[in-house]
Amino acid sequence: MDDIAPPALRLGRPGISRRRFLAGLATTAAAVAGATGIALPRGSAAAATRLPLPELLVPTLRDGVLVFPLRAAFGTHEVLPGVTGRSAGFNGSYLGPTIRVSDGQRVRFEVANGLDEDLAVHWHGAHVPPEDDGGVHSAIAPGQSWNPEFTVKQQAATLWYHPHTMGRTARQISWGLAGMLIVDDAASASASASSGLPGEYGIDDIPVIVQSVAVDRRGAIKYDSDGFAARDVSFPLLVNGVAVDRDPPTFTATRGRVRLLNASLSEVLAVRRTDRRPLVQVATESALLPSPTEVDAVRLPAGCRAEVVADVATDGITLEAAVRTTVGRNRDSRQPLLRVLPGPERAKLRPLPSWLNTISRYDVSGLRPRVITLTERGGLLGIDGVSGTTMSAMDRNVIEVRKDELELWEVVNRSPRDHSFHVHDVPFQLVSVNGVAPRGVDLGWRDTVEVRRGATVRIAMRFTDYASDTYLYMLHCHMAEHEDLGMMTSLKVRPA
Ligand SMILES: [Cu+2]
Repeated sequence: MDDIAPPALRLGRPGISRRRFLAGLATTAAAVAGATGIALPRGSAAAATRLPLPELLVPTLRDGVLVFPLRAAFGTHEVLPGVTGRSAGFNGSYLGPTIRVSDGQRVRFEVANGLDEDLAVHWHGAHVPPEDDGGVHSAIAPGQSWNPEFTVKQQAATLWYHPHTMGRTARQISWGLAGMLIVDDAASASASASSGLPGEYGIDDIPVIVQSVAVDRRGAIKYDSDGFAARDVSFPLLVNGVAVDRDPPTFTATRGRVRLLNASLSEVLAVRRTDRRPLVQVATESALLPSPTEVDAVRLPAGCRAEVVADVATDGITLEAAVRTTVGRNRDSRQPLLRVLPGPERAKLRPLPSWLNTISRYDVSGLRPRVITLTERGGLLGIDGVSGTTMSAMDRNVIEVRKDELELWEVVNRSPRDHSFHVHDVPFQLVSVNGVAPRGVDLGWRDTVEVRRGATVRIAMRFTDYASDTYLYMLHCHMAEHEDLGMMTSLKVRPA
């Protein structure tokens, strides 16, 4: 595998990459730091900065279609405080703008590839026709564009977009190519308007993109085992692109809806409050939960999302993440993520609605499961023994389902390491993990599930609306290094 060009080394230019971020409300010290671009010393009491927020991408309306332009290009980014290295982003130098759409809207994403290599961009969690899905089959050549257009047809959820390029997904995500994609629907809008579920982007609805990255002292981002094992590599946790130290970034909202996205390559995050009080989770990856549900921690394998609502008392609350590393990084750690500070309007808080969503459970009794095996032979990762590192290899193990038929899948991990299993197009329900039925938030809709070493996980889903004998979806491990090493294959939804 070829390497990226040496990083553009630039020391002592902090703040350059933050210019395109909107500022959240700030503490006084942070406001001063933000206004002047002063780099405060690491770990100092005054180092807490306001949480930078990705801009909301404003679409143009063309013939009834909302058009969202996205251009991927290289740039430079301050990955560590005071250390700037080569990066890539959508419409900027690191990460991408937040895209917000509503159920029923006709949308077009105009994706331009300004990189010097192929790029595929996938709408993770989006229910779209296969030709618009952006898997490895939809590579965009350098200098070219790809303009998928579809009607949003799904429940309110926190999704994301990221590269899905054959063999290059890990490195392209690690450079910074990732962004949040928020879907609203009538139910979520009504819950926000009438019953206190926050929904104002950047005001009380807070995107929190978390990435455990590997970076050397020159600012070069690493994306494979060789890179992780190189000298002088540190593993900072980035929140919306900014490395957190002992003092996490702050956000002010008396009630905040925190949209957590683990955009790490392969790390598993467990997010909790530092005071060990429960978090109130309102959504899993693909939809709102039936009702607000208290959890001790939110466990997020790579690629997963969750929404929590924090009502903030006088002192504010701090979220931290336990980071569990895999893929050649034995650097488990516990790090602060975000501090939410109370705003002035505490008296106005209404109780959260007790009803958020209705989830009808699939009845899978009598269905014989389709067995999908995560395999590892002679160092080759694969699905059912086929390592999907080329299009022709993936063609040898196409999983074929029929539109509208209820599917029960049994995902068996026969490799000696943990994985996370992701299916494109439609959300699924967890049926069992090692024979045990799910409870609580595990009853929610999702598109990615952890499959630990030796585990057997059953999931159920129905591929509705879209079918094609020509265009394919995908299924794969969402540890990005693992999918690049072949743990992925194609999924064909045949017409009913
Ligand atoms: Cu994996």
